[in-house]
Amino acid sequence: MKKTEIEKAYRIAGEQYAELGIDTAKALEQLNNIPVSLHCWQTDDVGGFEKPGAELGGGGIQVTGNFPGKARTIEQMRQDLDKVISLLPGKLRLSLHAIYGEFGGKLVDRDKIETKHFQGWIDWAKERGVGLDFNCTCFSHPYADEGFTLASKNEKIRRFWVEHTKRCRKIAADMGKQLGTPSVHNIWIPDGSKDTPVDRMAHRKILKKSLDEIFEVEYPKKYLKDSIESKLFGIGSESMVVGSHDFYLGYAVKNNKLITLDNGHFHPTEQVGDKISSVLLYVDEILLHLTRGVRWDSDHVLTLNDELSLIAHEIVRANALNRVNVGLDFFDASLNRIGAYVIGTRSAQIAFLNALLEPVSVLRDFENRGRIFERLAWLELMKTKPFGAVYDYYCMINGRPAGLDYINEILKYEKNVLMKR
Ligand code: RNT
Ligand code: ZN
Repeated sequence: MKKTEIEKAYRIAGEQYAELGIDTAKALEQLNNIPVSLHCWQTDDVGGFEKPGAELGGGGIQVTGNFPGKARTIEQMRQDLDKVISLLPGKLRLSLHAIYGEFGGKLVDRDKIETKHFQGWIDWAKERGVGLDFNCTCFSHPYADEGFTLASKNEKIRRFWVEHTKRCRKIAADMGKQLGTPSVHNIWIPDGSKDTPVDRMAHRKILKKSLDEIFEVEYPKKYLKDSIESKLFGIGSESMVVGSHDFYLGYAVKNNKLITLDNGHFHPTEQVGDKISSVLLYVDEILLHLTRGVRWDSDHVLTLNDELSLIAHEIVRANALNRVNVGLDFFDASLNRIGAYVIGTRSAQIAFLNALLEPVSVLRDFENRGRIFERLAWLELMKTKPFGAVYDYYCMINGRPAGLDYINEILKYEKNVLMKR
C-alpha cells in the first residue's frame, strides 16, 4: 500500500472517530501496550525437538494437513519466528512448550529438564526484546499413553508428571528473572475418559493433590505467574475431562492462580467474552488462549469473528487490560504456517484496536437510562467504522507491511526458504 494512501485513509478515519468522541492516536498507544504471546507450536505442528522427527502424539489434540516447510530444527523454528515477527507490529512475546528445549541430540526425559536446555531461547528472546512464557508438556509421551498424567492412579506416572511440571515452573521463573518480565507458566493436561467413568471424584482428588505438590515451591510474582487451563472434552476424552472448568476455576480462586481461558474449550454457545467479568472478580489475572473453534476442533487459525470481538470488547470495557495476558493457541498444518501466525495475530490486534475505538461511555449512558434501541444502533454503527484504516496506519508507523502487503513477503519466504526444506 502507498504511504500517502494509508495516511489519507487514517486521517479520514480519525475524523470519523473524533466525531464520536474517540481519539485514534490514543487507541493506538493503548494497543501498543498489549503484548501478544505467540505460541511456538504453530511452526512445527506441536512436534518439539526431543528427537528428530518428533510428532504430536496422544492427548486428544490433533494437527491435520501437510503443507510443506514445517520447521524441523530449532534453527528453522527461530528463522520462521523471526519472519513472523518482522511482519507484525506491536509488542510480542513467545510461548514455549517444554518439548522445545535444546537437548543436544540426547534424549533428556521430561523429569530431567533444566533451565540450561532453554538458555538458548532466553538469549534469543533477550536479543529481540521479547518476553517468554512457558508450558509443561504432559502429552506426546509414553507416560501419557494411558490417558492420565497428573491425575493418574499409577503413582509412578503421577510422580513423573509432578516432577516435570515442578521443573517447568522453575524454568519459567528463571526465564522471567533473566528477561525482567514475568513468565506465565500454563498447565494443561489431557487427562480424561472416552467412556462414562464411575469414579470421577477419585481422579479429581488426585489432580488436586498433584497441583498442591506442584505449587509447593513459591516464586516471586515478578518472575512467574501460574495459570491452569480447562477443557470441555478432547478426542478420546469425550465423557469426562478431569481438569474441567469448574475444577480449575475452583482451584484458581482458592489458591490464587491465574485461569487460562481457551475459547476453543467450551460449548460452542458458551461465550468466553461473557466469562471474563465473572472470573476477574475472583482471580487477579487471566491468560487467554485465543483460537477459533470449528465444530469439534478447538484450534483453527484465529480470525476476527464475533467471539474474538466480544472477548476484546469485554476486556476493554472492564478496564482490565492490565490483568489479561494475551496468548494464542491454534495449529493448522494445511496452510503456510507463517501466514497462519500473521493472520491470527493481526486478528487479535485488530479485535483489541476495534474495542479501544468504542465510545464506551456513550454506550454505558444509554444502558443506564434503559435506552436499548439507541445502544443497539450505536453498536451496529461501530461495526461499520474504518478500524482497518487505523490498523494499516499502525502497521505503517511500525515499519510493517499494511493491508495485504504481507502476502508477498510470505510468498517470497515460502519459495526461498520453506520449499527448500
Ligand atoms: C489443548 C490446550 C493446550 C494446547 C497447547 C499445545 O487443548 O489448548 O493449550 O493446545 O498447550
Ligand atoms: Zn489452549
